Amino acid sequence: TVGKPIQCKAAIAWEANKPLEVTTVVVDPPQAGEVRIKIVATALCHTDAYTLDGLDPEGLFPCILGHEAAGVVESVGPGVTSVAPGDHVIPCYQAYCGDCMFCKHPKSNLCTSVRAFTGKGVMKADEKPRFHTLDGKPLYHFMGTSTFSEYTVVHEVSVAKIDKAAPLDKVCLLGCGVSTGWGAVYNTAQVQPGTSVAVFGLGAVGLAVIEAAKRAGASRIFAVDINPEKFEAAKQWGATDCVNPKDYDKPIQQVLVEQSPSGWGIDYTFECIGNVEVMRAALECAHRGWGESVVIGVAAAGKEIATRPFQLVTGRVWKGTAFGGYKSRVQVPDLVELYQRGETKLDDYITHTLPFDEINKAFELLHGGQCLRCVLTF
Ligand code: NAD
Ligand code: AHE
Ligand code: ZN
Repeated sequence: TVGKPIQCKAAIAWEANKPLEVTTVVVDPPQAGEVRIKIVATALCHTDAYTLDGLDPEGLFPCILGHEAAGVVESVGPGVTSVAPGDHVIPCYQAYCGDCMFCKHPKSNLCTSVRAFTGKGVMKADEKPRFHTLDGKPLYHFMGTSTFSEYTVVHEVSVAKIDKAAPLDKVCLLGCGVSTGWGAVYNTAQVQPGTSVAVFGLGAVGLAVIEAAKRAGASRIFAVDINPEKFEAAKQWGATDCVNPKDYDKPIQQVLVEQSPSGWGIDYTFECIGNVEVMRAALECAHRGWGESVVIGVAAAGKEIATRPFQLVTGRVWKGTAFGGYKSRVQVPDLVELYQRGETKLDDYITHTLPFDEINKAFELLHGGQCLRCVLTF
């Protein structure tokens, strides 16, 4: 049986730098290899704001943004076997097919099965979007997830099935920022006990890095932000030292090398802002001989990183991570279980909750500096 289009509430991003329009859209039924999900809760990540601000080279308008969410499968298209209607799921912008060269490689989570299509805002089956306005104007998908809609259609390879007992309005955060911070520590850097860590940018991603670094047994955790209001949370999460670059009249990399336990730099550093100057500082304060610096932040179109090659010649390693290196469909259910065992601070990242209709207020909160994550419910 072929499903019917659904009319539901969604937030349309008509163009960059304009508020979203909360209105009724049409969501077509899932085609072969696709899943239609009823979104129960969606958070906002800085990357949604980045794309809405017109900074994403892949940004397409009009579109439906959103990529940090949880919901319930409404229907599935032909050939879908891994989920069924009623299953609780987290949409994963980082897909996992299990079959491609990248899924099969132990060192990568950059599945290629649908990436070319999600980058173009369409579905693989017919290279068209499943969203349109009531008068038939197509609306692009975003990151293969488009969770700012009561119903969305995603590729089967982008759906992680999770335990039904998990609260969707909490575990939605595992769809992006918190998982990314944890994975950057456990998978990308593989932080070792007794080492030093520096975290630049103390939003949800940076705090998740701190949480994981503490769990990994780091003995010193430097938390760096230009907003000193962020330091209280950083200490609660496990930072041992808080540093505001504005308090110094020398480069922050020099400050951190001087404060580092050995005097030669910090074992692992993480950039959680998306600022290429800070990426340089994070690399340059990494330990001489073996320090590793992980780029997590997403920089605006046209921005490039630079450093003296000597920094690498003398043993520093520059890395990056997407979704913390987690193989999404396989590992997101495990992260949900970790939360259910009470072993994480996941709840503490939710500083605000709002009804979906107030999504534009949530974007203002995100820009404000007080908000880690705002969860919207339908
Ligand atoms: P956020 O805006 O909540 O946090 C950024 C923090 O950086 C803020 O506390 C801000 O005060 C601080 N900051 C800004 N400029 C600074 C500077 N010059 N020096 C020190 N601190 C500074 O963002 P977030 O949601 O935590 O996301 C962080 C970044 O990670 C964003 O760029 C986001 O797009 C990116 N991200 C990447 C991935 C990935 O898979 N690679 C996943 C999620 C998010
Ligand atoms: N589309 C942008 C880059 C955006 C980007 O790097 N996104 C991260 C996830 S941010 C989540 O909040 C990512 O995983 N990138 C890998 C990928 O395949 O998209 C650009 O520069 O074109
Ligand atoms: Zn995100």
